[in-house]
Amino acid sequence: MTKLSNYPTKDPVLVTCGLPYASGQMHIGHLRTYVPADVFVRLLKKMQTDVVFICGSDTHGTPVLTTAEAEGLTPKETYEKYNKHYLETFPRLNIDFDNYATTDDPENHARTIQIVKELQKNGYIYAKELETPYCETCGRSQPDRFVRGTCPYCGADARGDECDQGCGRYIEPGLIIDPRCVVCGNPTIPVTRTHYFLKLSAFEDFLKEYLEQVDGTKNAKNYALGWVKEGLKDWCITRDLDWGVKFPGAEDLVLYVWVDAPIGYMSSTEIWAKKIGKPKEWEKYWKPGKGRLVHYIGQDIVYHHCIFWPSMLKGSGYNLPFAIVASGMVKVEGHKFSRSRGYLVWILEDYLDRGLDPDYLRYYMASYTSQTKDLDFSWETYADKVNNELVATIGNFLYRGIHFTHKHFKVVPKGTLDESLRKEIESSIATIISAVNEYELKKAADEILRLASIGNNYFQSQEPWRLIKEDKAKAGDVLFNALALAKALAIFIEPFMPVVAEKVWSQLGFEPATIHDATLEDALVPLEVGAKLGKPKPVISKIEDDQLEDLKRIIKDRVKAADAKQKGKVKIDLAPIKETISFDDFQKIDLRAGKILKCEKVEGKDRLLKIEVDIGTEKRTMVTGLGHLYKTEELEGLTALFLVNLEPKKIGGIESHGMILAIERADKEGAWVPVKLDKIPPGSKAA
Ligand code: B3M
Ligand code: ZN
Repeated sequence: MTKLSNYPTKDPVLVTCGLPYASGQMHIGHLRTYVPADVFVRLLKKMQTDVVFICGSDTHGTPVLTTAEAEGLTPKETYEKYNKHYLETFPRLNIDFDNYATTDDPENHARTIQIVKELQKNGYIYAKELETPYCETCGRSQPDRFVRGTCPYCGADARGDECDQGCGRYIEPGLIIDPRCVVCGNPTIPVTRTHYFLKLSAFEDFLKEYLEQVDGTKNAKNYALGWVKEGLKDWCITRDLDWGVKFPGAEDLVLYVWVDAPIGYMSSTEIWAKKIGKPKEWEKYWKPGKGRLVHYIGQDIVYHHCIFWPSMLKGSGYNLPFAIVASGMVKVEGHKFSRSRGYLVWILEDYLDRGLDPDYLRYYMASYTSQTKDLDFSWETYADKVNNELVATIGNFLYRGIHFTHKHFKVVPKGTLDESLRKEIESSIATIISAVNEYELKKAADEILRLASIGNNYFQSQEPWRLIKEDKAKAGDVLFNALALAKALAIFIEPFMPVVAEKVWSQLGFEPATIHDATLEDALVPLEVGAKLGKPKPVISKIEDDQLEDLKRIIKDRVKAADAKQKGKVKIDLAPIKETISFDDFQKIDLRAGKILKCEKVEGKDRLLKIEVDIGTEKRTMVTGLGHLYKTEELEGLTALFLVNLEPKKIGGIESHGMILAIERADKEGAWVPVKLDKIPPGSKAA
């Protein structure tokens, strides 16, 4: 059975993206949802659907508090700093929200309190005593990210409220095992106080029914249904903190950040409605009715969006999400995204501030893989996609067609649209619409590449460069068709690469900004004969080899630095420095280079090796304890430094006369190994 198409629709659509915590710089992980959501919104516009795009900064909770402490700022200063960063960076990526608010805006405090009071009134909130972590050293309650401990479900090391290293589950306050304070490192003690709970268990039947029909990606729906079937625990919605939205009724508590954060979607819509001068317009989406809410999120926050959020909305009488689109996570150069290990890409430092084109990155993020799969970002793939897909396939066709026509005609030549090409454009439109309905943008991007290849083949097979000499009218007809395809492509690439599309649009003779309003249907209308063309120029440029090498180095260096930092952290137990010796005593020491001629194991002693050493003046037998680090053949031939006037001593039953010195630390065993003095002749005295 074919699924009924949800888009285009006459109903108003509101698209949101997970609100970034205003506690750090934007990195490539963020783009996994913001870019596809922006592309989706632009595609809906091209399908003439009424759509608004809403986001904002998440300003409460322990992520902002821990950053504030680390940076020596107040929580407000912290979120203002990073909110500004987000506000400035999104437009640079051509991510175009209708409104970007913060969850600390008065509208969000007010809406959160209204919803919580409604839930209280409807009997969904109750008080219960709970034991939560308190740090005696820091003298305060340490909820959520202020502690780490052991996940009660899978045993991994975890954050207080989320198993970030293991199973990914949400962890209720009081459940983390062996919590320790992240500020001072000490174990916390449990303290008992009254907290407030949302009766999630009362929503189980509702959620089962709701989730069965919710639109979006399968991962979101299926995970959530699985959790509901396992049975839901009630949800503690208050925290012992003084940063956040005050809990109505117990003002010494604030609401857990996951209460007021999604409500930020609603209050940001209210702020947008005021901004456009229609203060009631937000109700069109949020009051029960025809409005369709589509949430783009990362798959790590499915629980919050498919369990907590619909229950809160249902319990307070608001509209429910129409679709939840959950993306896979981002990997960097094949490794799990990790700040501490250096596998990350910063949007400003590594990308935009290097002058790299935001549209190429958008294209990568939206087209590389299925929305629900993990996306691997690597510079090699980036260059490959830019050079082969964007430059050689799309850019090449656009430039050849427009350049050749401009050179010979200056205007759109006379012609009629070839029936088979029209069919191809129609089929591209159909595929793009089905991609939107499946929330699978890769499918749309692949279709665009297919159409560009058809363009290249058409141009190549029609040989307009030959026709122009033999039959100019025929050449004109071919170019008319090439331009019709170029126009369709410009429209189709706009959602992915809005600025590249503007450039193509202007070369086709249009006002650049009008590309954003062109619809998918417009792609079937060829250019007007006689219309003047703009100046042709390649719209996409290649990533050169040396540039690619520089880009690859960013991550390599970062990983190396992270490694070195990790190693620096390894604690070595240092023995105290021994009693001072006189210079005279020091001068008694005779250090010389020596070459190991022979090496063999001492029977029955794992760590002992018997070596025969040429110390220049004579050959010596010595015994070393390096057997666990070296194979005998590895030491044979090695020149190293020896203490040669040490009194002979029996080691492992063999008389050892002298000692090999070691000053390089061997990784694994933490032991010292001899420094190689490859080019030094035996007997040379140490300086
Ligand atoms: N601030 C970010 C995250 O957990 C979190 C999202 C809130 S969405 C309402 O990915
Ligand atoms: Zn502490």
